[in-house]
Amino acid sequence: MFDAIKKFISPSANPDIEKAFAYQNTYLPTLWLLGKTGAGKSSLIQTITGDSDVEVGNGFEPCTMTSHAYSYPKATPLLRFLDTRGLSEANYDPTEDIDVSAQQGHALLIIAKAEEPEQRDVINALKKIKKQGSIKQILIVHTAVKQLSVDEQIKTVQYNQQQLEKTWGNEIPYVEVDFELANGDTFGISTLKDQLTELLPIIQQFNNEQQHAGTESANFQKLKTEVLWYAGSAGAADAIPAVGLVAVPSIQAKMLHSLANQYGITWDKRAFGEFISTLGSGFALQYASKLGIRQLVKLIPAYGQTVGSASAAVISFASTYAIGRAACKYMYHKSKGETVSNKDMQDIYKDALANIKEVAKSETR
Ligand SMILES: Nc1nc2c(ncn2[C@@H]2O[C@H](COP(=O)(O)OP(=O)(O)O)[C@@H](O)[C@H]2O)c(=O)[nH]1
Ligand SMILES: [Mg+2]
Repeated sequence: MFDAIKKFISPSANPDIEKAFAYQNTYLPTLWLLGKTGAGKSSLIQTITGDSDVEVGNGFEPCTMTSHAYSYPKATPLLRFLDTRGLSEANYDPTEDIDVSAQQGHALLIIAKAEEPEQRDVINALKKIKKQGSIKQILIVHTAVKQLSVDEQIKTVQYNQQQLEKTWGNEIPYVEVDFELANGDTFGISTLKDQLTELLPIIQQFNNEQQHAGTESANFQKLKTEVLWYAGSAGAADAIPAVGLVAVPSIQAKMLHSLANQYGITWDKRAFGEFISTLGSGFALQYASKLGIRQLVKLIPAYGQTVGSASAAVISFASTYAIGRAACKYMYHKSKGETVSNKDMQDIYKDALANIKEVAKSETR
């Protein structure tokens, strides 16, 4: 336990952390966007992430022979968009794109502009994807629906929906959106976000327009994706045999350092001790016993690899997130020379745990 505390205060280089970061990056939840050029793929990414500089090619990196990947957020990625550029090639082979997409949480989004009935390339790709068989979650996004009269909208959307379903051999859920109404507004975006959240719960965490209760909360929102990224790394560490036990405390330590740095407060033994004590006298000990439990689970052969490591990953993800959330509150007030009551700290920790449970489960499958 002494060692664990020392690690919290001054994280040292730990090769296991790098393994966890690499694993997390390989298995990022992926939204695979299939659609013709001009269908609205970049507009969708822009809308979901709030990244206004997603232009054609901008921010994308070559991923497979036929696709580009856009990871969001850039520095601490939580989600990957895969944009297939080879779609119009005569012999487009989706195998590689399927492999990249199907690694962890994933969904295939078919983007079809309502006014565009010519969907041959999309249909050919979809046939091959169906035949390959590993993509399970799929959603059709009909775009630019409000650029047409109501009658035309119904007809064109129905036409595209039917030709895609006929190819897939089954009903496919769909949403109708318009990313750019004439008055500068949008249509259908909250429905789109709800549907996407059902496919990949992490998406709900990117709520750009959320109203904030106060400055502290607004400050946390700016750091939230970073905290989630560390939580994801902690969960990933637990998914690699024999890495989690050592790496998780180091990842949490690195997170606390980074947060303290951004709040402009000194992070030393005293600050760390003060922060931990606000979470209750049982917290540090509870942490130690959690480690003990993990160790125990991992020592059970065969069983530990599957059931055991899955639940340890959820615990690591959720507790890292909750520690990060609570630390942000502590650090915000510390930076202003204020103190927070232990009750408020414990409440925010517990709320954060409860709020992130579902995401933790889906992210650590
Ligand atoms: N009005 C309107 N324009 C759209 C919509 N979706 C895309 N566009 C426009 O169509 C063009 C191509 O969109 P883009 O997102 O770059 O398509 P991509 O090639 O699939 O990435 C751009 O000029 C967009 O502004 C939509 O829902 N409504
Ligand atoms: Mg584009």
